[in-house]
Amino acid sequence: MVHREAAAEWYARNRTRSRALFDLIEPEAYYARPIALRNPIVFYEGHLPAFSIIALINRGLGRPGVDPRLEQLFARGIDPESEDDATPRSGADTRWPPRDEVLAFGVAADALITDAILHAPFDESRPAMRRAEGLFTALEHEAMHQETLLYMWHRLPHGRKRRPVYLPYELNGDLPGHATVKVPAGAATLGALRRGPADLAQGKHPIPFGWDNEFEAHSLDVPAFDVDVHSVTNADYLPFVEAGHVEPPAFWLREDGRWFWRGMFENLPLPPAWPAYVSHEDATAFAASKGRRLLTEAEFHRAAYGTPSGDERPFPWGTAGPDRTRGHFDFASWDPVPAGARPAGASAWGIHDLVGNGWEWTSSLFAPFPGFVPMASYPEYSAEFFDGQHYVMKGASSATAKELIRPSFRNWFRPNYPYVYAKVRTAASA
Ligand code: AVJ
Ligand code: FE
Repeated sequence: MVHREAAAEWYARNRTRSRALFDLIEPEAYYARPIALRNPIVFYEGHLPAFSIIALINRGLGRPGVDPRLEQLFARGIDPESEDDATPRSGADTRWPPRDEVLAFGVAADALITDAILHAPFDESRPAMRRAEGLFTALEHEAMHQETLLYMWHRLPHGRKRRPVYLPYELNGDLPGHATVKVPAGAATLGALRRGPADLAQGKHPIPFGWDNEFEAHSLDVPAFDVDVHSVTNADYLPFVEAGHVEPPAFWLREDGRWFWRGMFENLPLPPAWPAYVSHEDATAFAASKGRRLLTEAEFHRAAYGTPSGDERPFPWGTAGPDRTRGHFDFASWDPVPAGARPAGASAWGIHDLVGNGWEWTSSLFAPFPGFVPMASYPEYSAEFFDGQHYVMKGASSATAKELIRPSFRNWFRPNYPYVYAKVRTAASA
């Protein structure tokens, strides 16, 4: 059973945060495209309500939305592979509506959606409404795109953003060192249980909602491996850049021979203890330069959720929910914190920042788990990306909502995508 008031409250909280994020942008930047491959900013302000209408109102409840033309226009934006791809950019030929029209559409959508969440019959015999799927799809989709917005905003020139008065930086962490820890061979559970109340009775814990790519739950035997206790920092990564092995990260810039961090609202002298945010390609190359490699997805699970006793826990630190003392996530700030700055979030093996302060690249290609079925409320969500061209990221960043933090949640991007808040941790087979 869904708690309707709680869902409506989450919807409202999402919408308030999305509006606050759009308020960070100077209005004249509204049609800008901070990442050349992605749609312009205007698309996202329409996409959030349009998607909620499609997933919950149309597919879930079988009801009409508020404006079929705008719902179609804002339904979806796919990233082509590269800027010189033959495929035209998303929305290259689109004439986008004036902002007033997009905002009015959002207001009308919010009224319709809020009323439906509180009062509409939830017909569980509709595939897109089983266990209220379409409702959670809408809610988690908006939360996910709040991270998209923030990493897009990171690319906008500072003059096109409105700088908040208070910027909560943590700059002066000690360098965390290069300790590694050996995780012994053992089993790791990947994915989540999709079944119903019968499993609960058996002491299993099906999650209320998961995206299609999170099912089914399965156990993998993970051989022993050795892994960094801390994320790779800017200080660690700097010699690799200066030796000319890779282009500098998208979050770095060099002025008069000095390195800076391209922060959300200003450039900062490169904070040495912050994790380096890099592409999967560069993360892989960095690890190889140390004679090491990235964690596999299964090794990440073992490192984050496994324990010496063999039990697994829902969070690296145990069973308590994800509050900000455990990790740098849930919009705690605009930029990273020093590696190791949230020791209360360390895993049972003493590994820091597995969930928070930047996603963790894995060496695993994004692929379906055994038993994968595309979800009825959004069948294209994952299936289109099982193409051997996307890698799994695990964990969370400063811009990941706490509602998305669970062991089975999987994120994915192309290996050359340098814009996400994603960090490196090196490992080796033991
Ligand atoms: C799962 C973050 C890769 O942003 O491309 C949002 C999520 N899919 N709308 C993305 C998504 C459709 C997706 N990622
Ligand atoms: Fe989307």
